Amino acid sequence: MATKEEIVNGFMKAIVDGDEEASAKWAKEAVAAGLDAYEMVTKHGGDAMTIVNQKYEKKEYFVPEVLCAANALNAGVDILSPHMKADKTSVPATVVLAVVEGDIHDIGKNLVKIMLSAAGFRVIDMGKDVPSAALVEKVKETKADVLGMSALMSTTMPRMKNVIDMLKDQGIRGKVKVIVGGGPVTKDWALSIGADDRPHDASAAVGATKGLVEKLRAERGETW
Ligand code: B12
Repeated sequence: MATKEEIVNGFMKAIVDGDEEASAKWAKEAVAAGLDAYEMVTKHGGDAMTIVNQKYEKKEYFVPEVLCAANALNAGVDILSPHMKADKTSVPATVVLAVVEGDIHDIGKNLVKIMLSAAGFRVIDMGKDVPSAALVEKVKETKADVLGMSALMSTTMPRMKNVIDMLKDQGIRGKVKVIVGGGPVTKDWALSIGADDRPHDASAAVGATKGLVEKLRAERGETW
């Protein structure tokens, strides 16, 4: 049986090399060895994507190589995600989740979906590159308790403000809590555009969502 170090290094190398088969193989080894599935993806998978990003910035890698790396990470996520555990919520709620318009980076959003679903929330995943109006419509249609938006680019972040402004204009901002996330999104910026929180990762999204749903229920005068 491989050591933890060998598994982690093998997994990271598979991602950096864009090798889906090797990523899946090391993910299976991680499961067999009882390694923490969430840590494998977010810490070690995240570190591997940082290396990929450095290569992209140094022009050693171009978009196709980055895409292969993302696919390799996803191959590992497919195997590891059933083993990710989140504390079950005692406050069931509906969360609408999406990557904002113009942005197709969906790995982080998918991790948030995995963790919120594992915690027992009903997650409506609208995917990536989602127009603001469609998001607002889905919140209304599903009477969502929480709206989660992801953006990985400084150019697409402003869409989050756009959606929040639309919720305000349509008089429903008070009915739904809004969390936002993604690399360039800071807590200060999130609060400045009127979001309720910016949990720093998928695991933190679970606690934040629970807290915000409890707050929403209290505002509505509902007890649990
Ligand atoms: C993988 C990747 C791609 C892949 C995406 C594949 C996919 N299916 O997602 C591909 C190759 C398609 C791609 C394309 C492009 N990319 Co790109 N990409 C990346 C890269 C290397 C990694 C992103 C990633 O997956 N990280 C791993 C995940 C796990 O982390 P995460 O997304 O941050 O998510 C975590 C947290 O942020 C948080 N979170 C995320 N979302 C949410 C949401 C909520 C509600 C919450 C609570 C939390 C949360 O939780 C997650 C888990 O912990 C980044 C570099 C980087 N450092 O981020 C560049 C990067 C984001 N890309 C960039 C660019 C420029 C592009 C392109 C324009 C390149 C081009 N010339 O075509 C295109 C844009 C396409 C588009 N319209 O969106 C730039 C953006 C710069 C900017 N303007 O801000 C970056 C920063 C690279 C760089 N240094 O220049 N990219």
